[in-house]
Amino acid sequence: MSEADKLGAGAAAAAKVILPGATVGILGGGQLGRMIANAGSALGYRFIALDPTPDAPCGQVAEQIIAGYDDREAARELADRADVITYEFENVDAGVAAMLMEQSYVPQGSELLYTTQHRLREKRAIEAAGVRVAPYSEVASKDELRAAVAKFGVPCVLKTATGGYDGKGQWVIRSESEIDEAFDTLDRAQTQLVLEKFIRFDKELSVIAARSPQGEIRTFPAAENIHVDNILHLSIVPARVEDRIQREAERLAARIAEGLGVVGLIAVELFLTADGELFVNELAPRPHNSGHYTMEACRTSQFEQHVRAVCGLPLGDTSLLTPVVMVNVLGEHMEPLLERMAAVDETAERLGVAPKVHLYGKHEAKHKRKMGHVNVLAADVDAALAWIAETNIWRV
Ligand code: AIR
Repeated sequence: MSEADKLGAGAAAAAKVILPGATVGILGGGQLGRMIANAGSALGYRFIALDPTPDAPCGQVAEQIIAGYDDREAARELADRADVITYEFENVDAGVAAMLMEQSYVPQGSELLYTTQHRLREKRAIEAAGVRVAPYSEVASKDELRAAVAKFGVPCVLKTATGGYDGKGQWVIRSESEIDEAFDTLDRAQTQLVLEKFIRFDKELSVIAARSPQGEIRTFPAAENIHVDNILHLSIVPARVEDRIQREAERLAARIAEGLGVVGLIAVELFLTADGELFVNELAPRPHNSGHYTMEACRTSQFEQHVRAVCGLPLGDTSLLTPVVMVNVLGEHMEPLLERMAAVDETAERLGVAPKVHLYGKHEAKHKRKMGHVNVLAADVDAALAWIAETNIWRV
């Protein structure tokens, strides 16, 4: 057995502890990087982000290398200046990932990125971990699509294997007459296509799990998520489902973290059907929008937990301290939000809720762009939901 094999033989032997004072390099400098850097700075780490946008959200609270994500020279500079590397979005260029693995310490590895960048690989990995996904079929031609639609019935969902997010790269096929157009449209992405059976879910849930290189696993309480136009609108915690379902969702997320050998965070999105069955929809190997509630509502936030996990520190307690509803602030919500912020929030006082506004420092408030979020802490989630309704900021 070689030295390397011996080291790899026990997870504990391979675990490396990066102590505060060290510099964490982040591929990507958006809001997730910003919140990772803020939480990690409180632990005593330094941060440097690589992002093409000057004065990116993370660049405002950490150092920044301004360059494209596929710029190998810039990635090399990031490797030189950091003691450990992580990423805050999953579409990391494979060549850059490989180069960083070679030149630097990337505890999350490239395998997890490789798996979660591709829907088919991701589904197979989830199934291999013993967790259910919606029935699916790879489709390489219109004939195969026709056969798969006949098998699953309509509606069903055609998705690109790579590159889709926030509802992009998806087509809900509602009648057989849409098959040709759906195939032609998504086939332009020049990636594999996958047809999924449409799960008639009662609720959408998500659980964020963290795993350290030592193999310690912790899960955050399940969030109940409400999307509008395929973009996350609300995360409600505790999720309004039976305790049994909450525990089961956490158990499945822990199983996926273990099965995929995750280091860092894995966000697991699930569908809950009327008969109480859970199916995994998709994974994200990073902090997740549906975990922003943890910033004030849990003993440890997802961002702090991410830093702890990649640096090999003991993971923090994930207990929920208070009910909370997280509401996203998109570009179109900025004006009414800022208007309300000009006066004392009497609605919050009357309802006895404590809204915490977080803004990401993005310079352009584009329609549908994630600009910030509000964590509405309350004695119960109904009071938090009442505040959101009464502010009129999110009238749909
Ligand atoms: N992000 C990455 N994957 C999903 C999300 N939400 C975050 C990351 C990324 C930022 O969104 O933090 O850097 C990009 O936001 P925008 O508005 O510039 O497209």
